[in-house]
Amino acid sequence: MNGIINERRQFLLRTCIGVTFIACFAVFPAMAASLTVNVNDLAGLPLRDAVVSVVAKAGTHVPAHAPRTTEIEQKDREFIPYVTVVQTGTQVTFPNRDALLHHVYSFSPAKSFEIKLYSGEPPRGVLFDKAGIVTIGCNIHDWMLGYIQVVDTPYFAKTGADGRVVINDIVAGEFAVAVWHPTQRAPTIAKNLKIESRETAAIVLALDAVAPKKRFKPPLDSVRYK
Ligand SMILES: [Cu+2]
Repeated sequence: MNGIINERRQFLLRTCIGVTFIACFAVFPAMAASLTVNVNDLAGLPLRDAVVSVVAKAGTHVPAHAPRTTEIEQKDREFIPYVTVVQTGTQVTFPNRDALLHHVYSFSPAKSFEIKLYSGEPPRGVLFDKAGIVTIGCNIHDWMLGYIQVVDTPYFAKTGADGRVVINDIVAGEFAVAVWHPTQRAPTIAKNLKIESRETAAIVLALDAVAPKKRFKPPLDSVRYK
């Protein structure tokens, strides 16, 4: 599996695109802000599957939340969704929707785990309790690749095909705004942002990323059951 991971790293470093995003804040009288972020590549095209997170700095109080759960499906021998973002403390399940076995694993420092060969509902969920990037794979199907970004904030969103996210109900205070994409080439520097009552602000950030490419998936072989 190490060979597979190295191959994936080399693949991710091969081609480069850039990403810029522009954000606008509008703060309402209740002192809760709504953040809109547009994420584009260097060609100006919307970039999907980019994660935007707004993390409170020391001294800014963010309301606590109840424990959450979400799921990542394995369907048509792919992880769906390709990118998932969760807050620390979230339990994730990996239901297998295919008529064959999958074997989910990760070696990422933020969460190392393994769910051995199973069909249907998995034997257990996985608690993501540490912020960071978790790369997931399947021990049976080498092309299956997915990402989980674990963030230590309730303020996050992932871009869709339009490259846009809207994050609502952000309290007043001081924050760091970050964007991450699974194929970015270098770490990004978070942008400081102070939210005050009735304030509006605009920020521009940039990051390097590589263009995601479709991974080869062999035709379904019913005899080999893969
Ligand atoms: Cu699989």
